[in-house]
Amino acid sequence: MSVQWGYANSNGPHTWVKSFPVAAGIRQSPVNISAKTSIYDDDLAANPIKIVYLPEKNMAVVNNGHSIQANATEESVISGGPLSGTYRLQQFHLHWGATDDVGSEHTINGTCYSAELHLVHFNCGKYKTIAEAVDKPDGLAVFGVMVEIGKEHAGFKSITDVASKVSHKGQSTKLSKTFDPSCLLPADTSSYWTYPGSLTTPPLYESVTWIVFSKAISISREQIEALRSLKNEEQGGKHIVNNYRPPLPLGDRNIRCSCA
Ligand code: SG7
Ligand code: ZN
Repeated sequence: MSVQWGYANSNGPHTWVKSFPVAAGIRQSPVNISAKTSIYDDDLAANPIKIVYLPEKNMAVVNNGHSIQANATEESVISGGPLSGTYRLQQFHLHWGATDDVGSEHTINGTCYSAELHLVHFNCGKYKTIAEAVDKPDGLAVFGVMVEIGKEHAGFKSITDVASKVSHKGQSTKLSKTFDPSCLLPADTSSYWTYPGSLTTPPLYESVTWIVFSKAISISREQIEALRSLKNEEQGGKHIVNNYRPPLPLGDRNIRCSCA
């Protein structure tokens, strides 16, 4: 690609296949999640996802030009559910719309949410680093949390409060308060869908076990506006908005659900 990938007409999701042929692969993400055609799996219900997140001191928050991302350094881990072995939290970031009616990558019964939070974990039992895991079929597990506009999210405020410090690509800051990533999870994590998929940005590796929670979280209008105010270049640039890839065909894959 002559220009860096992005979300504009010239470099957006429909153009990625030119530089990343796997974009047309059979294990791509996101997808539409049809609750009706998902398959209840009592093994998932019997073996709940175990989430052991640790509070982060001085967590780094960066504008990477595509999103706002917070990098974890503690040994926060997840296991159980669809996962074999233990996966360690590496970072979280979000995707959002310019308007409230779009923004999520996964859609649920065809419905878009205003944003989607991704908590990215790598298989630390099998691989030493995320760099080693990122292109392996069992390398990553990503939690997807749907975000709607409503009540202010007290925990997420730590992130939106520093958005103005990372308004341009490449800027980073540190959270002054200890931040526990578990504050971002929906109150109920027992109900989710899972399917084998990919990174939703180039290089689109087919390495992700997706776990999309059925319960959403709410953030306020001011909080989503803080995300929409971020810019995609070092200087000047455009607002980072509509930084989502639309759903791809599910193909032969099944989406399993943990709750009947
Ligand atoms: C965001 O989404 C970044 C990427 C991330 C990518 O653009 O947060 O992270 C880095 C370190 O650049 O890629 C490997 C990875 O986490 C895709 O992540 S996603 O599939 O969860 N959307
Ligand atoms: Zn993402």
